[in-house]
Order: sequence, then C-alpha cells, then structure tokens
Amino acid sequence: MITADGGFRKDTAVPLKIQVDRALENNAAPSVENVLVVKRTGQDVHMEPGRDHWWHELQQNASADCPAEPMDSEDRLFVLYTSGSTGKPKGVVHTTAGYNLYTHMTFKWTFDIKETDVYWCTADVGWITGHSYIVYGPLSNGATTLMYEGAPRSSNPGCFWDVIEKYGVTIFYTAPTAIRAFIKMGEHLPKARNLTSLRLLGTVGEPINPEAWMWYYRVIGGERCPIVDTWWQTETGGFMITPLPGAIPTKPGSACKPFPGILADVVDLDGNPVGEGEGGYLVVKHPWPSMMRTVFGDDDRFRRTYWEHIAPKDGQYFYFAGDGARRDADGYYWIMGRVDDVVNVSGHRLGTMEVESALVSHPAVAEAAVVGKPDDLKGEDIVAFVTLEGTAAASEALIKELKQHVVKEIGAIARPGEIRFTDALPKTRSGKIMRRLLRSLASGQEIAGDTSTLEDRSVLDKLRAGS
Ligand code: 7RM
Repeated sequence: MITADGGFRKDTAVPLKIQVDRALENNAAPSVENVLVVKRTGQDVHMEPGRDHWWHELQQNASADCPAEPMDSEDRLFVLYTSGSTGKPKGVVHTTAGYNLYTHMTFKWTFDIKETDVYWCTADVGWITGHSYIVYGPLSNGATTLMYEGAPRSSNPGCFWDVIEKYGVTIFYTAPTAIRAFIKMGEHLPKARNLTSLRLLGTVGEPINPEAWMWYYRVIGGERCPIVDTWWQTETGGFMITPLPGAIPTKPGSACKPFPGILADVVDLDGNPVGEGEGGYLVVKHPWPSMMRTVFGDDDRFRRTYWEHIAPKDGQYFYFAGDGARRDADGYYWIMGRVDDVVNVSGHRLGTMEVESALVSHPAVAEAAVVGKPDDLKGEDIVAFVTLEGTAAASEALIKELKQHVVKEIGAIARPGEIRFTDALPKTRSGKIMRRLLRSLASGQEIAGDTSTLEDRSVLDKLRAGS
C-alpha cells in the first residue's frame, strides 16, 4: 500500500496514514504486506516496524534502473469506486491496453496537444478525470502536465490564476462547479492576472449552464479560446462526446458530437431512437477500447446496471449509464443530466437541471440544487437549495423573486414550492451535488446510504441545523 503521512486540503493538513492504520487493524487486509509512506506534511504518524517504510529512506538505496513490467492487454489496471444513485459504491474495473490506447487518443485529439503546451487539469487525481487526464493520457503523449494540490480558498482566492500566469498554462481543464465558484469570487481576481498564455479551455463533470459557459469564455478565455465540453464517465474511461477544437464549431451547453469511433444514440426504453430534439436515454451501441470491464467482484451487477436498462434490439445490447440527452438538427448532443435526477410535479417530468439552470441565471444566485419532496397533491413538490452571490442577501422578498424568475424561465409548473438558502451544497470531491442527501433533508428523513464521498462533512450538519 502506498500512502502519505497526510495531505493538504485548503488550509489544513489532513491525516492519511492513520486511515491506513485503521484499515489494516486486526489483520483486516492480510494481502497488504508493506506500506510505503511518503513524507508530505511532516505530521506525527505511527510506523509499524517491519511493515511500514518511509519512501525517502527506501529511495536512497534504490537502483535508478527500473525496467517496466510487461502486462497482458487485459490485465487489470485499476479499480475505481464510483457512487451510484442507490448509495452503494461500485468498483469500476479498467484494464491495461484499451484504457491506455483510448486515453492517449482522446487526450491527443481533444486537446490538440503540442510540444509547446503546458496543460493543467484541476481535477482531484483520485477521480477518473485525474487518472485519465492528469496522468495516463498526458504522460503517454509525452505532454507537459501540471499537477496542483491546492484549491481556491478564502485565504487565497486567486491561486488558480496565479498558477496559470506563473507557469504559462496554455490548456486549462476544470469543472462547471469550479467555474461557478470563480464567478462567485468575482472577476477582478482573474482580471488582475495575465492569462494570455491560454489557448484552449475544457470542462467536465456536469452539464454547464449557459451563464457559466459565457463567463468562462469571456473572462478566462478572453473570447479567444475554444471550450471543449467533454462528456464521459468513470465507466467509459475516456471522452465519449466532445468537440475537437477548431474542427467542430461549439455551441454553449452542448458537448457536441461523439468522438470518432463512438456510436452514440438517444433512444427510448425499447431501444428505438427518439426524434430530433426529443429527450431520451443516452446510449453507446458499439464497444470502445476503454470501456469498463465489470463491477469488481459482481458481474451480475455490471450486467443489470449498464446493459439491461434498455431492452436489447435484434439481439444487440446497448450500454446505458444513466444520463438523459437530446440531439438537435445538427447532430449535437445536449446532456440533460442523470435520468434519476427528475422531479415529477403533477405528472410533469422536470429535469432538476432545468430548474437549477433557471435559478442560476438570476444574478443573485451562485449555485442551486433542486430535489423533489413528496407532496399529497402534486405527487412531488420542488425544493431548491440555493447559495447566493457574494453581495446578495437572503430575504423573503428574494425567495418570491426567485420563484417568479423560475416561472418566467420555464413556466408555472416549475415554480419551487420551497427555497432554502445555504452557505454551501453537499458535493463529492469532483464537484457533483449529492442530491440524494438533499432529497432526504427536504423530506425530513434521516440520511441513509454512503456519505464517504462527501467533500466536506460539516456542510451536512449546517444544512440539518438550518432545516
Ligand atoms: C468524468 C466524470 C459521470 C457523470 C455523467 C454525467 C456527468 C460528466 C459531463 C457530464 C454533462 C458533461 N466521471 N457529466 N461530464 N454531464 N456534460 N461534459 O465526470 O463518473 O464522475 O461522472 O457526470 O452525468 O454520467 S464521473
């Protein structure tokens, strides 16, 4: 096992080694024979004699010659856990050759990588985005890839822009949730730095709302840089739907077209393609090199979750991993969010994304998360959790105004029954809002299921206290 004494998270040193000690207590993981510990924070840790070794000490006597280990193409490369909507994490299995081939190709073409580029992906390296596009894709291309341990925080809100200026970053890849946080912190921060080295921007993780897209394009990209909106998943290993910069004109909010070789479609539950502009299930109809091979230790769950949701057509199975989408007249894909993120108000199915996007388009709103709450009359009612822009103040009048704003943007059916202001939303470390937790809160239930992927546990306590 490889670990560190601790790591830095915003302004605090988070202990890591102690978690390993706990996991190995009472011989709970007998296959772990040695633990390598990297000294990072310098905090006190327990070192078990014979089992635990400091990395810097072993390194001193290690040979500089370290031949690569030949692997079979289908040898397991890694297992990465991803939380499903039910809350029980699934171990996504990736293998050696296909994963490496596909992250290599997608990185090369989507970022149009050049010898002179300095590429920076801000993702957590423990997320699939960190695996595929901080480590494997960039390194197999011989690219210059920048890794940064920090996160923007109140003590240093402009740190990302400092990094871009200092290292002359040319390609910047981040998540919509981060972009919305930048907007909230104010455009004077990036404006005070020289960002002219940038030539290409990317986003990943969730659908990007038009306001965030325009801000990213204008303030960060200086109206000069194309934005590649890359749709993919832990399960797909690499980009599935994405523009190729310069070759495919972009539309704000669309991930554009499938990567060459990817056969995507939007279908109904019987596997029939839906009409132009209509919503449906986003599927992939043909295998691709970096597709997940199974759920670790549970082939049956793999089959059920990904291959049996959509009925096979003429003996052909479709891959479906939970997203809704529509395709427009130009063949562009518009991802509508997870199909389980819907609210059913009086028989009308509304994507939570739609309502969130409407809320965020109001100048006082920084971020919004919408969930359904059981309602005797309507079946479900909309509850919106809202964080405000720095200068805006919570008030009854603002609640009224926001409800009115949603009605104006979408229609009366989407009027939130309830709006709750909060300082922060519960998110995973990759920035995905954990609506499952908010659903429980909204309906006054105890929070059940896995919460280990929550980035900041204090957010839940604050939300509970406020409700
Ligand atoms: C890379 C990653 C996967 C889910 C996926 C979508 C959502 C990701 C986009 C997006 C709209 C995008 N892996 N998603 N990218 N939605 N546009 N460009 O995020 O396994 O953590 O999540 O993320 O719902 O199914 S992930």
